[in-house]
Amino acid sequence: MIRRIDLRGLAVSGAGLDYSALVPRAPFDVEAAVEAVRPTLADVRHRGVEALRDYAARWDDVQLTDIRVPKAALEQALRELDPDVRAAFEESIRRLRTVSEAELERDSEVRVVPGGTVTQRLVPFRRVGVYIPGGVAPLASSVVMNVVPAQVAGVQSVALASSPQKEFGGLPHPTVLAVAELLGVDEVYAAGGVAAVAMFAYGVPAGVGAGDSRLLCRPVDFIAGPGRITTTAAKRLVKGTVGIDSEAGPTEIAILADDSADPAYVAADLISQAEHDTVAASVLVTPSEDLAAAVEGELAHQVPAAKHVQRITEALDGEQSGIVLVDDLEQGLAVVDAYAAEHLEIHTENAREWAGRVRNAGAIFVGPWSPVSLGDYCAGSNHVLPTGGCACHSSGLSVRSYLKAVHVVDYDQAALREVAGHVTALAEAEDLPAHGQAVRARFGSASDGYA
Ligand code: HSO
Ligand code: ZN
Repeated sequence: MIRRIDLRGLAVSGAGLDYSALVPRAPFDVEAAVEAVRPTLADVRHRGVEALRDYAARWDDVQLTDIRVPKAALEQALRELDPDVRAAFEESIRRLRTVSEAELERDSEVRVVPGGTVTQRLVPFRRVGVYIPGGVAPLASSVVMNVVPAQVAGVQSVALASSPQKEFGGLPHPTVLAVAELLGVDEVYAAGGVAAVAMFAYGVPAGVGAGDSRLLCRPVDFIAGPGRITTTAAKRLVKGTVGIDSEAGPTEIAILADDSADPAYVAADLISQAEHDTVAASVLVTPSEDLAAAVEGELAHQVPAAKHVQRITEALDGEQSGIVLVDDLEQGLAVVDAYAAEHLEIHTENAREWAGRVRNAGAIFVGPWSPVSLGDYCAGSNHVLPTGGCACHSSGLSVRSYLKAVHVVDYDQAALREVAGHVTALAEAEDLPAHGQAVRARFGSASDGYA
């Protein structure tokens, strides 16, 4: 049974109250996994293809000859994809592309002074590696969410990896392959989590006898994509060598609701994210006892009818889930802000207004007709979102994630002369006179002097 957390009355004495500590999260200790994965990264770095084959045998029980998935296998997977599923992926791609294109920022040039400009040039990463976890139900929708913004940002080279599946002759899951083909990504590898991260970070030579210059996989500039805690630990270790998107933890849904909410919808949405993982978090925040009771009733009714009842029950009963009772929506807002959920649904009167006042959430879903499941697949938004409270400082994946900004400084002689005195003053103040001299050298003669 989902537990209740009663915060009513606390707001009165609540100056400086840390609500985030009162809505606990499941432990997710990436640091503990770091030492466990370090040798695997080093092994792939040094033994390359041989190591990738060994891990496929050890982790996935498959004997691989090709780590790179042949183009014919991608084409076949797309041919065999259920037409309804294909149409759904196409719609999902179309909507995310529309939103991503609209979000693509342009270069901006600022004329700081006459003759002096600073331009912010946005440059896409050259090459990106996306990892998609394998398994029985791989999240092929995550291929869309990771690849589409990269393509819209202008990344020229996108490589994909997903773990080899015994059931599919050592290839990654066919739906993952089909979506890759649909998106025009034809560099796909059969490599699991930690091994895939190492392959992307360091690159992998084609193999013994192939010659030093031939690479099976070239190193990337940036690694994106979800994964288990070991994959996340591997990403943490290679960060710096490459860029990474984020450290994804277990999924979370928080719902802020009042009496106007439909308890059947609220329960269904809490269940939908609990379906991901036994440590997924489902949190309802409400000032309404009646709604709390009605949602408990709905859960009792809906959970047993769900396919993954075991997993859902464990997630809902876990210490990371709960129904939080608050005095009013104001306190509820403070609670959801402090919790900073990956997904936040608002089921209240004037939901839009309440949503506008939320500061911290990975994504906000407004009103009864915008469930998280819509965002997971087909809203046009991205489902790669900050978890574990990181929504306080991080954003979901978007075109911006795949761009870096370069300042281009362009001053003419007069503009430099005008500010030269300030530059040298600051250089003297920091006891870095050569900095000042670099400017003075340009205006050495009396005619070029400056004030
Ligand atoms: N809710 C997950 C994404 C997902 N759901 C993929 C279904 N498939 C994390 O945002
Ligand atoms: Zn989901």
